[in-house]
Amino acid sequence: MRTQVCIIGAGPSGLLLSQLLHRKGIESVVLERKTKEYVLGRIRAGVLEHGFAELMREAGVGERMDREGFLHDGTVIAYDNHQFRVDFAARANASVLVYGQTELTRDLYEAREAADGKIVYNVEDVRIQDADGDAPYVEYNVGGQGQRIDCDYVVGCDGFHGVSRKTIPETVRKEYEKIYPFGWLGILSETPPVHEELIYANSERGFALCSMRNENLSRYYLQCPLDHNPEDWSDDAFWEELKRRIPEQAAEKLITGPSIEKSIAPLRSFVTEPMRWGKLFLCGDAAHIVPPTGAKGLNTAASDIYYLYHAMVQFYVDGEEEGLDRYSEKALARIWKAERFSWWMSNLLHLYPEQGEFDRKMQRAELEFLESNESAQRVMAENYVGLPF
Ligand code: RFL
Ligand code: PHB
Repeated sequence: MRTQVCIIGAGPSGLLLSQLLHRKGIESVVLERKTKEYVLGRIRAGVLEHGFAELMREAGVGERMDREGFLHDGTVIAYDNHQFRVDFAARANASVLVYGQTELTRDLYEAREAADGKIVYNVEDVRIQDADGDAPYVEYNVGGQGQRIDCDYVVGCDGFHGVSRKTIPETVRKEYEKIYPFGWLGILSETPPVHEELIYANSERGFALCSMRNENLSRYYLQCPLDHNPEDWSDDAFWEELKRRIPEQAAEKLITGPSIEKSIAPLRSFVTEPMRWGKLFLCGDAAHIVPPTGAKGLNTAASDIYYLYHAMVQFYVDGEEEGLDRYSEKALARIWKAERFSWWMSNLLHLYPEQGEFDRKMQRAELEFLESNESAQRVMAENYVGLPF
């Protein structure tokens, strides 16, 4: 088989890229290790930067998002029993859209299927060959049969545990990593959200986040030790702990119910450089990870796709390689800023096991500064709604 662009991974990055390329007449094949149902079963991001929402519209998949998503003009930050609001509209003249990754991925699958886009599921043993030569190809097995796709370019959208990044030789690749000494225990419940905006809470018992998917679907998170098991947390224990970490006025209003999903995610900051090696490009979680505190993971994936899509159009339509040559540099410049913001928000809001009294006072001073200082709020708001591409 031959195609122009072979994309590894049918998560949001891979699907969005193949959909955008298709709209410009550029052909791609997407290879996915799992099934569509499996990918759609993962409960992940919920907050879209306004630039990402714009890219979804450009891909022709913004209709349901615009109908069912919720515009948020601000967020609540709480510490102890106290809370304040950062107004995104006033401070950064923009808002974010609350629309779940599951829904967005479903919209992308539908669009790819409607256009007869080629997605191969259940692929095994993907090998990217000759990425540093002129004629790259990808080998894989499906149903026990060996297959080969020849292409102009390979794009690794295969997430943190994928094969693409590891294809780049260690002599070329440099990785930067920070592991945080805690995780997030998350639950999804069919209950109305406790508040119309997100609440990020720093408490003496650890961080908590109140988020949502729609008016009857809430998403809540608690900072927890990494060795905890989600099965050891009963729903009652979760709700009790959440109530103790958020301001009383929110705790009193909290409507609880059975969880329909419960999982623990570790927190990590990670960047690999470069994001291009010959004819291979990396996008999204395959190249970088942020702790979820700044809601940036999926959004950084979207910014990679933005740069790579425009570079590929420039190449296929105008015969100009400059965008492809500058992809890694441009993508990384924005990624590092999102890494900084996510790291800053994580440091601001979590309880660190090694934290001394001085560090705790510093955190408190930073929260009070943010509450009282318009410039500090502007910096936070501009980062949260998304820096320009
Ligand atoms: P994905 O979604 O991991 O998709 C990669 C796909 O590649 C497939 N794959 C392979 N296919 C073929 N061959 C192989 N060898 C393969 N290896 C892997 C996988 O099966 C999968 O389908 O990466 P992608 O597309 O780059 O998307 C990234 C986002 O999923 C991720 O950044 C976000 O979910 C992160 N994230 C959040 N991001 C935000 O912007 N806002 C948020 O509010 C937010 N909250 C979160 C999050 C991630 C979380 N977890 C669990 C990691 C909350 C959580 C709890
Ligand atoms: C979510 O709704 O899953 C969510 C929202 C904001 C974050 C992280 C996760 O910062």
